[in-house]
Amino acid sequence: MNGGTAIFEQLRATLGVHGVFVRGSLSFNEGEGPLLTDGTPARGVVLLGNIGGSIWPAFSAWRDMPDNGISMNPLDDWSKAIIRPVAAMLEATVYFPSDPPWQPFQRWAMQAERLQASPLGILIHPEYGLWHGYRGALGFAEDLREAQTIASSPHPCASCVEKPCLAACPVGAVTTAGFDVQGCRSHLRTQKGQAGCMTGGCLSRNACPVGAGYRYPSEQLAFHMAALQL
Ligand code: B12
Repeated sequence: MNGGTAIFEQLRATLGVHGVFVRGSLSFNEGEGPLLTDGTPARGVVLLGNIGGSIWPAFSAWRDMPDNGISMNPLDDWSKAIIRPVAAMLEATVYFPSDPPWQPFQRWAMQAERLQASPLGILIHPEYGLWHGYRGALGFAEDLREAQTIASSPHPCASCVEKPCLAACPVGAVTTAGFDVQGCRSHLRTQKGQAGCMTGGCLSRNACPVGAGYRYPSEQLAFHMAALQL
């Protein structure tokens, strides 16, 4: 077993129980990777994230525990609490999607899993659809890309003629020209927004037919909408 294989096995064994999965890896040419804690650029990065509602049972159980030091961003706190120890054990540099300066998680994911952007801006996975996200990434001095062949699949949105995601937004905040964050947030504050999107999740995201079986549980949908409204 080489070092890379052991690292992937360790990550799967430690984080899988929390519903956090290895979401691909990528290698960088010398000098092009994100900086490691010693100031040198990484040669390898491993992406970690959720698939469907995989993190919800572990996260919500942790959130309900007393004395967990919870802040305004409990999901980010939880991600740090579970990923930091394994990063330390593997002597990796850890990056979190929520921490400035923002690392280009979406660009990394496009390379690692060959994902492409949906009209919502978020990346669409051929199997999980819009129901996935990133909880962290680990940087290493060595290129440890897992031997894997990721089939290049057609963009799931290319064959979707009706594009129900574009029609579903009640205020037209989702367009091919971009996402109108202010328009979305203004609507979320209205009575209609509170009863609709805030309760049942983003109507555009819900309208996507790809990966519908991976849709987040309703409590998680409402949780993400509350975070978006902040
Ligand atoms: C700022 C931010 C926001 C802001 C602004 C978003 C906006 N649309 O303007 C706010 C708070 C509003 C927001 C909301 C949401 N976000 Co957000 N957000 C981020 C954050 C922290 C930084 C994004 C950024 O600017 N990166 C800097 C650039 C340089 O990075 P980049 O990867 O190179 O950027 C590429 C992509 O942005 C991509 N891209 C983005 N939009 C589009 C659109 C098209 C058409 C194309 C071709 C490419 C493209 O092109 C860029 C260049 O390669 C990222 C986390 C991160 N660190 O990436 C999450 C992130 C992008 N968000 C995410 C999510 C899930 C959401 C929400 C659905 C969450 C929710 N609560 O409902 C909403 C939906 C927003 C929407 N429809 O766009 C996920 C996306 C996962 C995925 N499947 O792609 C991320 C990666 C966070 C995570 N933990 O997984 N978000």
